Amino acid sequence: MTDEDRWYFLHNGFYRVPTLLPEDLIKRLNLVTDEHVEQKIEPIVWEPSDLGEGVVRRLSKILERDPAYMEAATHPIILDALEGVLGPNIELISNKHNHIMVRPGKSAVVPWHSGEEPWDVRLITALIYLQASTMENGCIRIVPGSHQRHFQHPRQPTYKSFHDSPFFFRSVPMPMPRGGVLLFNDCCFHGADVNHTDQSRRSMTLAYQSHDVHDIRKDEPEKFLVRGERAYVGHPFKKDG
Ligand SMILES: O=C(O)CCC(=O)C(=O)O
Repeated sequence: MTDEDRWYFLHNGFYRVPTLLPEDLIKRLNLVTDEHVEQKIEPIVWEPSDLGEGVVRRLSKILERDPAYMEAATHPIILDALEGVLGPNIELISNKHNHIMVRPGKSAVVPWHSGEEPWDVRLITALIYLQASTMENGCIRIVPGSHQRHFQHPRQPTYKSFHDSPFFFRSVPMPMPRGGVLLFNDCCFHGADVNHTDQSRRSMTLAYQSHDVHDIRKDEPEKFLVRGERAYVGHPFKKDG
């Protein structure tokens, strides 16, 4: 990340990584995802039943499903970009996101939401695209700068309609290529449109944060250190200062 990229990310709240992940990895991710969707391997979030019974919307807990998912989550293309905003010590959080949005053909909207409150500015979401995301198949839309709001706002506003809402008019669509990676501050409001096609639109969703140097517990089973170290730089009380 250049200084200008960092400024862009901090100001707008999102960043498209310019380099694509290797096609060989994307193929393997799609193959294992095919298998888990076909065999309906839980845990799963289902599409609303008006799409038919048993249509997979989301596969949860992907990091435990197959090593290919962890390979993608720790790929240097992603970690190098994250290092630009998170610094050298990076943790992957397994109790947040850790899923694949399968978004089958005709999949319903992802309603507007912000993943974190604006005071928790450390958490970065990475979307890794296993298939191209377009206006037609309901690409994600982000409200630029909304991570910097200086007022309270419900994280999951109950607008009657995805389109007829203030966030729709303030948002920008984020079409992404297959193999592309989109990073965004999880405090940004975002949502995704209906998938108007007959094909799925898959993307992995992962959460990263900087290892907090003052964290007391260094080994937490739900955090994977994926780059750097968990240094301890606390200030223990010393009589002599
Ligand atoms: O791209 C999408 O369909 C929605 C992404 C999202 O908000 C999520 O995966 O939590």
